Amino acid sequence: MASISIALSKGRIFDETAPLLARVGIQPRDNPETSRKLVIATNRRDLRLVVVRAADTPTYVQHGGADLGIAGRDVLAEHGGEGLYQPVDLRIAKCRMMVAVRKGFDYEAVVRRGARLRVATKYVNIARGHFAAKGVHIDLIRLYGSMELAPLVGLADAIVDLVSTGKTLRANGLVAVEEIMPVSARLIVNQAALKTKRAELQPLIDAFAQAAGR
Ligand code: PRT
Ligand code: MG
Repeated sequence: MASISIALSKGRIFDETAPLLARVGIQPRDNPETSRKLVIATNRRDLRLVVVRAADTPTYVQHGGADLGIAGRDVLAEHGGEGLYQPVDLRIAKCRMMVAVRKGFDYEAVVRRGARLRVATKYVNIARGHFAAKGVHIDLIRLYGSMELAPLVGLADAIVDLVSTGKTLRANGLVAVEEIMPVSARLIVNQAALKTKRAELQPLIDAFAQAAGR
C-alpha cells in the first residue's frame, strides 16, 4: 500500500478542514492544535497528516514533502503554484485580499495623481502584480505579520492584507479601499505524485470535492 501524506497548517486551516476530513472518513490520531507532533497518523494506515506553517504548504507539496496539501489562495498566489495542481476549491477559510489605508487617506487621489505609494505587506508578489497592473508605482516594505500597524506609525501609506469580518481594520482606524481577490482554501496536489500514485490519490481528491459540495 503506497502511503499518502497531506500537508496542512494549524489554526484556521485545520479548524475548517476538520469537518471535511471527517466527511472523507479521515480521523487524525492526535489533535495538531494541542499535540507537538508534526507528523500525525490517522485511522487510515496509508495516510498521515504533516503539520506545516501556512505559507510553507505549497513548498512542501511542490517538492514532494507531501502528496496533497490544503492552502489558501493567498498563499498559493504568493508562491506562484509551480509543480502543483489545484483541483478543488474547498470553499473554507474564506476572506478577501484587500488594499487598506488609514481613514482619511485619499487613496484614489494618489492613484489619480500617479504619485508613489508606500505599501507594506507579507504578500510582496501579489502586491507587486496588483499595482503594476494598475500602473501605480510603489515602494514595497516586506513585513511578516501585523501589517495593520504599518500605516498607524507612518511606515506605509497602504497595506495589502486579508480581511474577513473587517474588525481588525476598524479597530485600527483603517479602511479597505480595493479588493485584489476573493480567497478560500484549495486542495493542492504534487503534479508528479498524481502521475505515479493516481490510483491512490484520485479517489481522495474526488472525496474532498464531494465533501466540499463540488
Ligand atoms: O498565524 P501564522 O503566522 O502561523 O500563519 P498565517 O497567518 O499565515 O496562518 P493563519 O492560520 O492565520 O491563516 C491561514 C489561512 O487562513 C490564510 O492563508 C488564509 O487563506 C485564511 N484566512 C481566512 C485568513 C483569514 N481568513 C484572516 N482573516 N488568514 C488571516 N486572517 C487575518 C488577517 O490577516 C487579519 O490580520 O485575520 C485578520 C483580519 O480578520 P478580521 O476578521 O478582523 O477581518
Ligand atoms: Mg495568522
